[in-house]
Amino acid sequence: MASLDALPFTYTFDPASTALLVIDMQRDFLEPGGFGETLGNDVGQLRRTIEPTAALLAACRAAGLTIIHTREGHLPDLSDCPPAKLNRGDPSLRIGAPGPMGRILIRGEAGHDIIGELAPAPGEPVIDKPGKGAFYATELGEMLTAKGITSLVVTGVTTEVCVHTTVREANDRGYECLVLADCVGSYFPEFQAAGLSMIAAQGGIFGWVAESPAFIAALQSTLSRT
Ligand code: TIU
Repeated sequence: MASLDALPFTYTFDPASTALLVIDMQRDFLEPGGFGETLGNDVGQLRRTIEPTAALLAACRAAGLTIIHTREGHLPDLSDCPPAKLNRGDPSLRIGAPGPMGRILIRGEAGHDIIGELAPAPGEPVIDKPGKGAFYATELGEMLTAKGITSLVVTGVTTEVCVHTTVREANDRGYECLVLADCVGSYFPEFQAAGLSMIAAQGGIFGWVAESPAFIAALQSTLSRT
């Protein structure tokens, strides 16, 4: 077992039953010229997560931790996109519309890809999800059960949307979730702060919050003991 200082109290985990879940680090959300920036968002708020996440991935790979990536996106015929999700915002910027990196949030398009800096390594599963949460209409739950995973270290974008929805889904399913503050990002600084506060509030209503160097140090301390 390993543990680290976290909010609201110490987070304890067994690396054998812990997975790193990297949410939606896709080109359309993070790259200049992508969908997110086209909507007027400051992608710099998300891009600050790239470097710490790359270091985290390297440490988790070295430790042999289970690593799972997700991507938000839809089938080209949009049959998996409910009208309620589709019919939001400016029609020219909706899901499936032509964007700067191909059709927006459509599987197989360039903008749907995970950014090169954080490309999944061979053998690391990539969950394609049609919703904001990673459990809804995906194989994630079955995959975690099959691997014996009970703890999730969650990173990715955006803090208040897909990270939060996933952590809430996971918490209700009994997973112990640690969110790494420097590895999650929001286009809106106030949502970043509130999103993180909401996770650890009320005695850890949705989980724990810490910084990635503390998690990496805890992970490495268990390796040096074995
Ligand atoms: N991955 C994810 O968070 N999807 C979004 O649509 N996020 C926004 O903040 N829009």
